[in-house]
Amino acid sequence: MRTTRGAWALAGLLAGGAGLATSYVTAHLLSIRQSPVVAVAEDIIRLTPGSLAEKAIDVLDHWDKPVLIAGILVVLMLGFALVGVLARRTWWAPTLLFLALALVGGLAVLLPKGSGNASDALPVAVGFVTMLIALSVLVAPLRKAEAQAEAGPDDATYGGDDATRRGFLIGAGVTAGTIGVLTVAGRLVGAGRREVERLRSLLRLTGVTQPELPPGALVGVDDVTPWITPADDFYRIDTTIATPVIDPNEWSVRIHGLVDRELVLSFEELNALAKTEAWVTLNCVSNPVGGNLIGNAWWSGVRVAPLLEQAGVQAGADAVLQTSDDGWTCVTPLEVLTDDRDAMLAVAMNGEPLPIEHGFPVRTLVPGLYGYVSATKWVVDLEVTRFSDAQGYWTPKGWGERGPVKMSSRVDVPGSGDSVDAGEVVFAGVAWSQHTGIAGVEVAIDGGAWQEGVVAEPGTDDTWVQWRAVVDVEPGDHVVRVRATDKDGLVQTGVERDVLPDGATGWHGIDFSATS
Ligand SMILES: Nc1nc2c(c(=O)[nH]1)N[C@H]1C(S)=C(S)[C@@H](COP(=O)(O)O)O[C@H]1N2
Ligand SMILES: [Mo]
Repeated sequence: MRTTRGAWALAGLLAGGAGLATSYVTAHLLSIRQSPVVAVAEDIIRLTPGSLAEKAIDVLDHWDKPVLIAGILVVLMLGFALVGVLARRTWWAPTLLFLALALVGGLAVLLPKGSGNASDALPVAVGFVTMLIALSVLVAPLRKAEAQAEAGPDDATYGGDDATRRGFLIGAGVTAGTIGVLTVAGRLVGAGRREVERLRSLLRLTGVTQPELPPGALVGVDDVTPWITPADDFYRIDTTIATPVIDPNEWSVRIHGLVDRELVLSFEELNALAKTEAWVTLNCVSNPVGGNLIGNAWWSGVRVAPLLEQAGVQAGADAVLQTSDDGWTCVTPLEVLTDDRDAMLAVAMNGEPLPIEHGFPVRTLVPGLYGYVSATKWVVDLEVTRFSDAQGYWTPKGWGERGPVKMSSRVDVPGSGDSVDAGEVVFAGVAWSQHTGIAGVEVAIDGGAWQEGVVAEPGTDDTWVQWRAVVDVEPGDHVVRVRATDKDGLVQTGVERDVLPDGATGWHGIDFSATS
């Protein structure tokens, strides 16, 4: 039997479809926000110039995303069919094509700043492997038929046209059926997350206001890091593989340990308490000098201090062991939870209920500490204890026991490698030393004298501040460095240290050139 091109195309199509289906189910099993196809669609929307996107939305009347997803699926199907046809001649061309598609999907999932968890790429990996296996299974009878056609009916291996045809049709039928079952299963598995998203959108939070830009927060330079980080752009770090999706009606937090009275609060009870609201910049201990693992948001929540007071902390306690719904832990100094700062059980970020990825329905937030020792997402348990009796997730792995943030500063403008006009050049960026505050910044060109810039005054010490500096620059290639001074008079150290064990230090510098 001579195989037809159509049969090979069908094999490719089904193999690709099987990979899409397993990636879809995996995404839902792990409660990942987007399956790879949806991630590609969202990235295309994000990267489309505004005017064009508006026109598309106009014409398509908000069907833009479904239409786009359908379009991506059509393109994928053409690609899969091509893979099948190519498989007739070579094994490497189809593998490369599948790999290219997987890379696009993987990048789409990982690229947006707000969702870069490595495990988010797992569905793509599962899909890629599925595609390769399904393809090799499906084309096996086709290859056999080709070989037999070459050899002719007298060959001893000849099994008859019907047997090979049957083999192929059975494989194709089973694959098509499996794709159908997996797609339905994916929908069902995803229902849990959809329900919690629905509850989140209906949630009525008391005492939560919308963010308002504090007067004096901006230095008036385009392209400097915006004051507020939208939730979608907020960096995300956690160890969870399957994102916890928690029904607020089933959530509670327990405060116990070295206390006089154990306290358990439901979400409804927590929501009924008075809220505190504050601008707080959160950053990760793994943020390298000049890095992006930092964001600033308007947080609303219930202060931890009065809750601990109500529970009655006993003498000898110096720490609180926090546990999240997914079992992650950290140990936070009791002192920062009971002093006058806004350590809170946060329920809202930028005026909206916490996004699921950022800890819905409740997370802890402590100004002045790195996230790994304080900012428990999906928090469910606070045990008052002693440092000598408790360990968090990261400390046994070599990270510092306490995690006060280190002062740092970053150059945003000009961008690395940019070319600017020589003469008076405007430099700008952000600087932070949460809960101490930034008093000033200086910049130096090519290791020369430090020259003072100005810092914005947002009216709180718990956030980053924007800064700008205007410096006279000669034509040529240069490097600009920035260093900050905090409100205690401490000058940011130039000693370069890695993020491990307790946060990076050193001055951020960028290369740029000035032309006359
Ligand atoms: N449940 C849980 N909470 C967690 C973590 C985690 O792995 N699991 N990581 C912490 C770390 S290291 C940081 S930097 C912050 C990041 O918070 P974000 O993802 O909202 O930016 O969350 C903290 N809270
Ligand atoms: Mo972190």
